[in-house]
Amino acid sequence: MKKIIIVAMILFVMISGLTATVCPPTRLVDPNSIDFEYDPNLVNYKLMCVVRTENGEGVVKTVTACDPNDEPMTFLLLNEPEGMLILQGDDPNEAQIVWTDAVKGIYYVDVIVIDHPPAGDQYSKDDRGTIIFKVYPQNLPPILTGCNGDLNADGKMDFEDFAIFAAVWSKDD
Ligand SMILES: [Ca+2]
Ligand SMILES: [Ca+2]
Repeated sequence: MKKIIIVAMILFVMISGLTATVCPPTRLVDPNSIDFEYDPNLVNYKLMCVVRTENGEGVVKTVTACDPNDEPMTFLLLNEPEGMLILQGDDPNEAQIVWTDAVKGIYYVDVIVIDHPPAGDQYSKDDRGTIIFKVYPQNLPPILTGCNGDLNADGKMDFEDFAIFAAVWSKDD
């Protein structure tokens, strides 16, 4: 009889365990990895990620969440700059933060995810995180423009060019 009770208890634990989704652990940003000056006092919640872009660029960032009860979720933003939106598509566990025209500066945007238990069953709960958006001034990349060994521009590559090269490089020592 004892054995039957123990087996029944194990089965009960197994079955009740199956009804909850196991959510992956949250991946957070290491503050030491941030290579620009920011104000930690403006990071209201756990630091989810740092997004770097340039003035005038478009930004799309996916935020993921997981509800252990598999309830539908709503994603919201707080303190977002003008023009930034959060959109939910077919995947109930993610949302896209979209900003079509980033403006130079630093922004501390809070993301809230709220679950929706069946009506009257339980009240809603949420989780919150902060994303730092660092928008640099626009920077145009340098361009390699060619190769040239004719240092004195006389149309020939010869010992005179080598002498110029040697003179320039020996000066530094
Ligand atoms: Ca829930
Ligand atoms: Ca030459």
